[in-house]
Amino acid sequence: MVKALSVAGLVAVAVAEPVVARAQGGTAAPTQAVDQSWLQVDTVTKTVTFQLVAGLTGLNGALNFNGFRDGGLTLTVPLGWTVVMHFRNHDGMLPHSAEVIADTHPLPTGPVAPAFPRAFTLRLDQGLISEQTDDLRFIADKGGSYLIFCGVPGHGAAGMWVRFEVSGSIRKPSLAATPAGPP
Ligand SMILES: [Cu+2]
Repeated sequence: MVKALSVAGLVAVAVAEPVVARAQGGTAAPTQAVDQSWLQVDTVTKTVTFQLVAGLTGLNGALNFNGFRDGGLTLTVPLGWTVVMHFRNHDGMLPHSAEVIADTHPLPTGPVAPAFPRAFTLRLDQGLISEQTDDLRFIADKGGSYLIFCGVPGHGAAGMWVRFEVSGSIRKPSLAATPAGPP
């Protein structure tokens, strides 16, 4: 009887451990591949369309965008292009939202003013529930470094953000994995 209980305890520890390792983040987590189909580029209309998926994987308790956290993914667009982000919440548990914000330290604990008009989803504070969608649509008319940030209180500060760059010196948008870390 005692033996059976201790085995059950070991199993529980073994199951819980990877979750803890992921929550503490960084190097222990499996590397998410960048799927280039997330990005669609129209060079004629100078429009970039990005599939922005909240909670795509279980990384960081699903507090991730497209499987990346803490700036581990960067979308770079040329200055003046139109940016459309199709936001979808893939997380079956928690609501999420998204907005493009200034690259600020420390990270905000909830919604702040977006860096561009219409660069935010509905219900920034409460979030959109599982499988709800909304579009961000704006013109990237200011160069610089920004964050794509979940506005649900606590989520962004816990790592639910990736990077967005607007550059006057590139001709085509790109999407790449980047070193994760503080903004
Ligand atoms: Cu969130």
